[in-house]
Amino acid sequence: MRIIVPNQVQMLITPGKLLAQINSPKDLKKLDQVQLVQVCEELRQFIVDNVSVYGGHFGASLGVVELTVALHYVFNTPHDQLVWDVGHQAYGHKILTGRKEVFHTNRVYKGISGFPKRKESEYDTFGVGHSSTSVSAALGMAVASKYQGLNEKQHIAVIGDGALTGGMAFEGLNHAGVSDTNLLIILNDNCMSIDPNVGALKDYLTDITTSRTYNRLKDDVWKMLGKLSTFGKNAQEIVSKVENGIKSTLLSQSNLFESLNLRYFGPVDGHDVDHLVAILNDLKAIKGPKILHCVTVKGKGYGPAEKGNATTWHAPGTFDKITGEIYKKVHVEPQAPKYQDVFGHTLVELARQNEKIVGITPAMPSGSSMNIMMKEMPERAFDVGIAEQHAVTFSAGLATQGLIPYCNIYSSFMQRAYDQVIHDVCIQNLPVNFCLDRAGFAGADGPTHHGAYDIAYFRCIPNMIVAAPMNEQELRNLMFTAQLPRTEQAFSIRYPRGQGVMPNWRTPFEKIEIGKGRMIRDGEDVAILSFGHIGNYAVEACQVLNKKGISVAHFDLRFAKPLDEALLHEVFTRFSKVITLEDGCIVGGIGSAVLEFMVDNQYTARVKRLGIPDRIVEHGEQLELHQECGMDPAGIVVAVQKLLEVPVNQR
Ligand SMILES: Cc1ncc(C[n+]2csc(CCOP(=O)(O)OP(=O)(O)O)c2C)c(N)n1
Repeated sequence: MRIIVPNQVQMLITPGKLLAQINSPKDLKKLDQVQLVQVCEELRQFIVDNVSVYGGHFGASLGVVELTVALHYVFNTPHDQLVWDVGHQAYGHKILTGRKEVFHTNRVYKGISGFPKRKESEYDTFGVGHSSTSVSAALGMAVASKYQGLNEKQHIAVIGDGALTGGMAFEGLNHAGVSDTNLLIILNDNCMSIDPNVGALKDYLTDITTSRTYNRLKDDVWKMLGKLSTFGKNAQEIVSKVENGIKSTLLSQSNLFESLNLRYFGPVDGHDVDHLVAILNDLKAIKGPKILHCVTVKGKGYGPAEKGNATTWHAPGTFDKITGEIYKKVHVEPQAPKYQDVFGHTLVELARQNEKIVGITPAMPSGSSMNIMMKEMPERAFDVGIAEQHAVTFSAGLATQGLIPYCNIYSSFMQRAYDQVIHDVCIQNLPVNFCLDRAGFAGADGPTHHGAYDIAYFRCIPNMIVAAPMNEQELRNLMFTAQLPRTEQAFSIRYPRGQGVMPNWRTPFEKIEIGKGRMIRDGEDVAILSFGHIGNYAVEACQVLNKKGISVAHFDLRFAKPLDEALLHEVFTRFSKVITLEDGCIVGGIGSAVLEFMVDNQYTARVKRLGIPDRIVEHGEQLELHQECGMDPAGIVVAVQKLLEVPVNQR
């Protein structure tokens, strides 16, 4: 892949002496094992230097520095396949596999991706961003190798304890246990998801990490495994003897993974690089699916992250690496809040008035601001782990009993729970409220996180209301409306990442009539129909066009389903030129809905649909991506001018 380094970004950071010589794992392998401790130190420093200046994910990559170095030292990557789950912890992997020189472009528009990506490097064996896929992907690779007779090829999935709470990970484990493949699953257990990890599995992992009986038994196993190298070819036999010796005892009966037919090793200290190299070398000789449980610390080696709040240091933004002070923008003017915070506070306000309201988040308490309700009303707000499917069906169950669930899921993660929305909520016509955060371009996280598809994928489902607020007041009013007595229909409210537009946002609640849009400004030459927050770009564009003598009418549709048919009749009666605008995929989105209305009602008009085009849009600032897709204010101005066939000024 050709990486264009943006002009304004300079390479200011120099790697340490050993790291400077490492351009691929081949270089790493040339070093003596005793030098690996220093490599780890330099790699850690390089990550700290870069993230403190350019931002990005942080704590997770620091926590797997030793694992990363040991894996690339021991295994023959990229022939051996290394799959990172989620991928936010793979900075060390990227730096060791040829991307050190461009690492400062991480997550920058046209720079390298913040996640492993197949087209970026042959070392990135599988594209990630969403959680809990690594076991299935690595198992697929392992089964393919077995089928092709590549019996020596190794396949390694690195999965966090958070990602292990996702159902898909268990679907993979269930299959892996009977696969007889060269699959090594490394469980990177730091007791944290983005927020503290939750659920019974977390307690189980802590139990097996701390249980004395269990660990005495495990030590015996390791003593025997320690003899492996001496036995050479007979290693296999020794292992099965060890295994047979313990099969009937505590290990197989009390160990979840053993009971799934996966050989379980550990727990081991994930920060002892020497020990990790020795263990990984041993495990290489052991055929079949196996799991190594590594205990690590998120933020390891950087004091403020290690000792401070791990959630804050998951992705802290830029910071002073000496003092650990996280930089915050200082504003003179009062600022509009983030939509997520308007959601969080409004939910608590509504819940105080309506005791039936409950909140559900799949592992995103901080990201969605559900943590505000979790703190104030712990018995009424639930973090269910990285389990979107469960979150939706759990909400459906709550609704059957008369409660009013607000299930908050990022738009892109909701893709995981599509069947549950249809099968468990909409077919049964249950009144579940969905709040879809990060709808539209997610920004630096890129295509795995863009909330591109929800308008299209929700508006085709019967018994589903699809709404989007243009500002904070509308979000509050939609949330208020969604809790008014109703015995059927799911109600979805989508809003973007980042700030709204109203510094004074605590407005009194008002009911919004379902399926009713509103006129923002009247005009004569062309009508813009916008959906959601992106309508604010249209407001700017209208002002510019007005100065150019072009009179634009602007309508905020508010609902993609049901559509405001009266409003659309008025628009198509009065206007022959119409622009639709949405921060979602053009295919099947609100523009498509408007076209369907037009055709179904025998109107004719020239319609230009603005939105996310039918291709994968990479990462960058939200505005950069909107510009790329011609849906920023300047792009809207151009679209209007083209539609009116007036000369288009340079942007
Ligand atoms: C399907 C899905 N839901 C939610 C997320 C958001 N998310 C990113 S990282 C993360 C926590 C992962 O925890 P863990 O696997 O333990 O890794 P750690 O950060 O602790 O190293 C979550 C919830 C996601 N990436 N994918």
